[in-house]
Amino acid sequence: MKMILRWFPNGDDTVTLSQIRQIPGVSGVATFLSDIPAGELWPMERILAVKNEVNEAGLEMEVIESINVHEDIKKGLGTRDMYIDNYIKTMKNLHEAGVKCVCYNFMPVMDWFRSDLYLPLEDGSAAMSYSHEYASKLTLDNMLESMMSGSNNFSLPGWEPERFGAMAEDIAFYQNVSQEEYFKNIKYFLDAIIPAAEEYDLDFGVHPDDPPFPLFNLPKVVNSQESIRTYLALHDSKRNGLTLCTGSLGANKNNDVVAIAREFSAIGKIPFVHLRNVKHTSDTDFHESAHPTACGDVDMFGVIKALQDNGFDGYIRPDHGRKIWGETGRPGYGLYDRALGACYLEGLWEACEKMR
Ligand code: DNO
Repeated sequence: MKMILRWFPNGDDTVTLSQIRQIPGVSGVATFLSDIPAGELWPMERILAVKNEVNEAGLEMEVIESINVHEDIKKGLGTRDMYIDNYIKTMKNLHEAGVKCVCYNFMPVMDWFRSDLYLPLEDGSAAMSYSHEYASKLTLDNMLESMMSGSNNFSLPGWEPERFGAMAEDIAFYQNVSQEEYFKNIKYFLDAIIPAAEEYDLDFGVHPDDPPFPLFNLPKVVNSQESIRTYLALHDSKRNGLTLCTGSLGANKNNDVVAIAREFSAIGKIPFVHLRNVKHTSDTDFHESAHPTACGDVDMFGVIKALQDNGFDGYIRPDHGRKIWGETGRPGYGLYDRALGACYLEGLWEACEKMR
């Protein structure tokens, strides 16, 4: 197992590589070229520049999160082959730069969403939260306004401004796309990129829908144990895997996250794990919490134990932290709470290992 932290390059992070290097047990970062629009090729020199910066700080860059998938691929348009071609060329460059694992998602139109990016908790910290009733009543404009005003002027991964102009049109487009048709578009993409992933030794892990509930009547992709099975069966290969995100899947009370960890790690299909806890406040609502099991509804010990029982040797990162100790930074991606999370998760890992 390698413990890593997410880090945003090009001066777009309040957390520095040297701070990350000082968190015990953290050996690398998951990062990406956030300024390159989805669908464009990542030039080798840009990839190497980030890699060198990371390596000079004494850390590894073996995980990319994410190479975003162009909307034309998701929509199944004729132009998709051109974007898939760029995607594969980017994969080749990443392989040559020593990357081993890629996290991506296939959510239509938008990546994750929260109704509040800084919900005050009773201990004085602040965390991201989600209310389905609030989300269901939003117009697209309100949603953009809500995310951007809450972002504290930090860029939000998955909410790149380049996407905003086409969002209304895209949402309208998907109203006529059935779940089955959408899965055909996913299969087309996987049939093209997974053989390349095999050639370039890249483990692909699809990120689950976050939250796992429908918004704007858009197709859902990966939000339950059953839908993970369906997704992985679309192209059967050990490179076609899951980014197990305990917070995304765990937001739905019906998901047994430990069972999910167990089933898919047993068949070697989890290359990358995002460990985050959530506290349910209703059947659909939740707020994020500190990582320990006692702070939320995800059994962190159970997840780590399941991974370890199945010989997991991939990457783990503590996912979203709360804002604590007066820190200001990108929602979910400050230093302090994620560092506490990393240490706690390493402690669980060590305890499970020694008990074996
Ligand atoms: C949010 C992240 C997501 C994730 C992508 C992966 O904080 O979990 O933006 O990186 O969905 O493609």
